[in-house]
This record gives sequence, structure tokens and C-alpha cells, in this order.
Amino acid sequence: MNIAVTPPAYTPADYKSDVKPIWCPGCGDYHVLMSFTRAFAQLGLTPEEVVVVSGIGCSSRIPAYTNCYGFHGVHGRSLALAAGLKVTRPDLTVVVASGDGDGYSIGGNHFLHACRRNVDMTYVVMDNHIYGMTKGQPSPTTEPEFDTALTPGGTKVQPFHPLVVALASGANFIARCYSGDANETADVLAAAIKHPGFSFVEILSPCVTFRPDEKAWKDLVRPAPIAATDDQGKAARRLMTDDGFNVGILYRGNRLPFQPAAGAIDIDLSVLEKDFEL
Ligand SMILES: Cc1ncc(C[n+]2csc(CCOP(=O)(O)OP(=O)(O)O)c2C)c(N)n1
Ligand code: SF4
Ligand SMILES: [Mg+2]
Repeated sequence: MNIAVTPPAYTPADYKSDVKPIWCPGCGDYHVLMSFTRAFAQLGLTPEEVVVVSGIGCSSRIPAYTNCYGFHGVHGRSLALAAGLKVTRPDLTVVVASGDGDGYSIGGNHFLHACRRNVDMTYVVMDNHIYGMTKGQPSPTTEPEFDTALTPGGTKVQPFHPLVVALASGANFIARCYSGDANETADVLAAAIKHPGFSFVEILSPCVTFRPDEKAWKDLVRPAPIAATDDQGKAARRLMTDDGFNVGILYRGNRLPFQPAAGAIDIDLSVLEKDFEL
């Protein structure tokens, strides 16, 4: 008996643009791009329904490499742009791409308030523990002893703990992935996009040029031993004691996403402009 199989509406290739990535050969971000396109195909989203917003950095180049709508904004300010977009166009799927410098240094303050505000969007940080684009300065997640040209002998400063900060600030979904596991990462991204509210996905994505030591990550990552919890206390204990290599969905909260008050976004811009006239 012949059973007709309906082909999927979109394949990952449908979300790729014609722009050839200029990342260094072996950069983890190639796999992240693959995971983005696989997640969009898995969810059956049309490219026109998705907007990929970013700041500045090697990781933030990703909107240009997708066939979706995109906005390559200014350094550290992608979340503000994305939140404004999502509240005015709730019909769109908004995915924000950042790096550890873009998202945790210059964009650190915006990160806290985006978690707190809980607008329904997905925030992906490609964490390589270094500023890749500007040639290897330390970021907030760089290990204290790691030597850079700017910081001989290391910064000696305690690294930032993004997942703990996200939990304490109110993120509604928290996960960690490894770029080399593109299928698992795509599954987590799809779950993050579907989860209501602000979803935060940290992707360990090696910078092979300025952190060749990160090639060892592939042997260090392991699936998280416990399933995702919705209990903030349990999640806090777990994240605080985590060594940074447990991957998977670690926390799923139940907060209701931010909704603008009725009529709040129907503003007549000409009235607003008048207020700023000198
Ligand atoms: C306002 C401003 N300050 C500084 C820079 C320089 N700058 C560009 S990218 C970057 C760091 C990017 O690091 P990260 O977000 O970790 O991205 P990666 O390149 O590692 O993916 C910096 C400091 C800039 N473009 N704009
Ligand atoms: S400098 Fe690092 S992060 Fe940037 S493209 Fe090269 S390997 Fe990737
Ligand atoms: Mg970086």
C-alpha cells in the first residue's frame, strides 16, 4: 500500500540567505546558524514570521546569514530593539542573537531588565568567553587566570554567571547548549521559542582563533543529570553549583509574559514628536 507522505513545508535551507559567513574556519557560530535554521524548520515558521535581531560581534553577524527579517543593531542594545518590536508586532517570532561581550558587558544592564520584563522572545547568547571580533580581549565570562594581551596573567576577576543572573532577574526559561551538538541545540531553541515569556539560551560556542583551548569543550559537555524544574529555589541551587558544562533545559518558569496595557502602543507619533520639538 502506498502511503502519501506530505513533505515538510520548509527545510532548514529555506532559512539561509545567500550571504556567505565570514567566520573563521571551525568557529562554533557556524553550528549555531545551523541550529537556528533547524529550529525554525522544526516549528514550521515561515521566514517572514521570524525576526533575528542582534548587536555587534562575530556572533551578532547571524541575522545576515538567515533569510528571515533581521536587524543588526548597535553594540549591546539588541534586547531593547527586540522588546519594542515584539510588543508592537506580537504576531512575529523574535529571536535575539548576542555574544558574551555584547550581552554581558555593554548589554549587561539590558539583560537584567529584559529577564525582569518577560517579553515573549528568545535570547541566544553565543558565549566563547572572549571578545572575538575585536581580537581577544577578556569578557565577563573569561576565566580569571586566562592570559590576554590586555591582561597579562589574567583579569583575576570572578566571572559573571549568566544563568544565575537570568534566574534571579526573572527569565522564564533557561537553558545551556553546546554549539557542536547542532540537533540538540535546535531542539532546545525550538522549545525556547515555544515557551511563553523571555527565554534565555546560553550556547557554548568556541572561538577557535582566540580561544583554541575551547576545542576541549566537546569532551567536557554532558547532558544535565536532572530534568528541567519550575522551582526557582531548586534551580538556583542547581545553577550555583553547576560547573558550566551541564547542557539542556535547566529551568522552565510559569510567569505570564509582559502585555502592554490596552491602547498603550496605539500612539500617534506626530503627537510624540511635538513633545521633542525645540
Ligand atoms: C559602542 C561600541 N563599543 C565597542 C565596540 C567594539 N566591539 C565590537 S564587537 C565587541 C565585542 C564583541 O564580543 P562578543 O559579544 O563576545 O562577540 P564575539 O565576537 O566574541 O562573538 C566590541 C567591544 C563597538 N562596536 N561599539
Ligand atoms: S574570531 Fe573567534 S568568534 Fe570570531 S569568527 Fe573567528 S573563531 Fe569565531
Ligand atoms: Mg564572545
